[in-house]
Amino acid sequence: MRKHPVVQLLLIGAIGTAIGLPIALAIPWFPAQAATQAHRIDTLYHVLLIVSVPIFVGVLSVVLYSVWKFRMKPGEEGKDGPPIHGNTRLEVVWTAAPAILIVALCTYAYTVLHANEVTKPGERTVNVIGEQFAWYFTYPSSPGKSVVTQQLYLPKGQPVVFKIHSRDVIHEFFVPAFRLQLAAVPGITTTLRATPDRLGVYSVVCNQLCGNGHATMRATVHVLTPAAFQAWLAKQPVQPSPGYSFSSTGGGAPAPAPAPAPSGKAGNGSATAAAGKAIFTGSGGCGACHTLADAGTTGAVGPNLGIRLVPDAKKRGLPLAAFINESITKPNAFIAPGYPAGVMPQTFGQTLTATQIQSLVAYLASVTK
Ligand code: HEC
Ligand SMILES: [Cu+2]
Repeated sequence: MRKHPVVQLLLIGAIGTAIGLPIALAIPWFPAQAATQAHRIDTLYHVLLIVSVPIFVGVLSVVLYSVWKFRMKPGEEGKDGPPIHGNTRLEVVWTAAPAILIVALCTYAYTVLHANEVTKPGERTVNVIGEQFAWYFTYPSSPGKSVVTQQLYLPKGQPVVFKIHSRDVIHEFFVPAFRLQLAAVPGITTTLRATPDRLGVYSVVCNQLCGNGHATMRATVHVLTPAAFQAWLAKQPVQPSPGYSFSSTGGGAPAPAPAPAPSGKAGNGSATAAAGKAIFTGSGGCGACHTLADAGTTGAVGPNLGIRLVPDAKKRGLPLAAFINESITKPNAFIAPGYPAGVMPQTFGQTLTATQIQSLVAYLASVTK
């Protein structure tokens, strides 16, 4: 017995959904979930998949069925289709159903957004500063003083509010494992909230094409146990909080004074090559862009410092140490031949302390002779 075409279509759609939906839900679309916000976002996406797959399969079924069922048969070349006009019931259904669906999904998405952004008691503030082409994270300690790092460290299970700033152009602070991103806009502070809920190391990326070195504008977020986080924080040197305005191109706030050398913390008291090496591979982030055999780094955005510094200092006509100092504090004073200007961050003169810069100079001069 032949079934009515609508019944046939519903059958095909049901079979297609039964095959397509498990496939769509089984595909691992998303990276690890490392914040409570991520769970809500992923559930939202799964609901969207559950709603979208039957619609996609349904529309495709009607199209394919019609192509096959109502195709022109031999002898029908001169004929026209039946003149059908108007079907009020169908029109009401195809207007009302999508409207209800969209309002329902918007309401649900709004509740997810609201839950993700709600203020929580005891939030820890972390300032996020974007500049071409690096991230800085500052943890306010006492008024005017902060711990400043280039990698983000957060305690698991504790809510954090990011205050996001830019020193130059628009950047986008994006932590894929948190499923959160927000623009860093010069002149204003934007606010983003997260509660990390999984230990591990995840990436932080800039998600807004912000210039030549955009692709190198990456950092990591380390989610630690609260105890490990406190131990990490206690070990960091406290510096005057950096300003958020233009610091390299003039016209903005005066550059903060170099930090007084914190006493009693190994490696920070006086400028040493060993401290310079630690800054090069660690908090300074230099190794991400520079190859240096002694430090074991392989960055390829900037020149290989092990072999380029001595000849470039000669070209510039400066003693090696003075050349290295200038290259760090005023990178555009001399552009290494074959490399782009403006990619080396322009603000190390402000974000690094005088001691840190001296340490870097001592270290680089010692490994390139
Ligand atoms: C985002 C990538 C990037 C980072 C991070 C970076 N640099 Fe550079 N650096 C460059 C580029 C590109 C050049 C070449 C252009 C120029 O001379 O400004 C360069 C040039 C230099 C030079 C001059 C080399 C020469 O032969 O002329 C020195 C010295 C230097 N960087 C040291 C450092 C130190 C120290 C750090 C960390 C505090 C650092 N860089 C961080 C990209 C980077
Ligand atoms: Cu950027």
